[in-house]
Amino acid sequence: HESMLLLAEGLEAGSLVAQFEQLYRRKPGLTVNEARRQENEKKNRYRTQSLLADDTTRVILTSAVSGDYINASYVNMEIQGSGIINRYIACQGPLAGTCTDFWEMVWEQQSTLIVMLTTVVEQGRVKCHRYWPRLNETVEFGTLQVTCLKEEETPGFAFREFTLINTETQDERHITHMQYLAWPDHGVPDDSTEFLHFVTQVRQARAGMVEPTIVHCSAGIGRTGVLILMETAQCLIEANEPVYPLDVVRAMRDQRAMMIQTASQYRFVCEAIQRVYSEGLVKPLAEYQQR
Ligand code: PTR
Ligand code: PTR
Repeated sequence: HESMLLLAEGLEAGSLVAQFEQLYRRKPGLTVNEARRQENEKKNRYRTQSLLADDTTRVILTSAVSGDYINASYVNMEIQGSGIINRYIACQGPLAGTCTDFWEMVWEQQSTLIVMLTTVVEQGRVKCHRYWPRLNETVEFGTLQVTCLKEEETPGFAFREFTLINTETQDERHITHMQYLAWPDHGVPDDSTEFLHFVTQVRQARAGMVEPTIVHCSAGIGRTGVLILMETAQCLIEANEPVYPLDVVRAMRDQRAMMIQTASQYRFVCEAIQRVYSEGLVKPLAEYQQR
């Protein structure tokens, strides 16, 4: 495909990364007024303006007692030529004080898959609050009761199953939690094989799902952006559509500022895209058909 030649050439010549560095980090004109309200200040893990949820794409909580703000953005990625729109919610890693808001969001948005790309502590610093219960334990978050039914750890990943019960209605849902353990923030995974394996598992878990998949890391921009770009590229390749990674980054940043934080993250994912393409690590679209 011509776009793959451009990708290979751009990687080789360094122009691909240079273009990435010139791209706006926040779409001009997007505002963060709600995120900045004084009562919402403590709900943001990082206070820099670029790490706040934009007013137009932020997820609005409807039943949280603590107000309607959460640092989370809808990110919808259209796969041209296939009729598919992959829906995500990109968000920061919950703080101790925003865990209830987080679970409210999961409930209200009817999400059943949470993808976590950080560990709770990295190099002695807290990156995300452990917002889920330990195996066979139940924790209440407001009116929601979360139980961890299953937990499997490999050196690279952790997979968990939760039930989420709304104690007001007794409705119950099943939530899958997939955590990538070996990915430091601002960095890239050690190995694209493992990363691609994880993305494949995420795709299998998402198959047929119309509700948004929740994706978070610590700030909810760097690693979250890498995962969404990779999945989008895989879908485009499967749909036999061209992949222009910078267009995908722009589409993500139009919905959440800063998506993909560093040039090395961008380079890493472009190389992984190239690999998927050249090694034919692609399954027929129908196997993942999203609807
Ligand atoms: N100011 C913090 C920092 O740069 O360390 C904010 C920050 C933290 C930004 C983590 C991005 C981060 O990465 P990710 O979005 O992948 O969690
Ligand atoms: N840029 C890729 C392509 O052109 O095939 C994929 C892509 C296209 C991703 C469009 C997102 C898109 O959304 P938008 O129409 O908002 O740019």
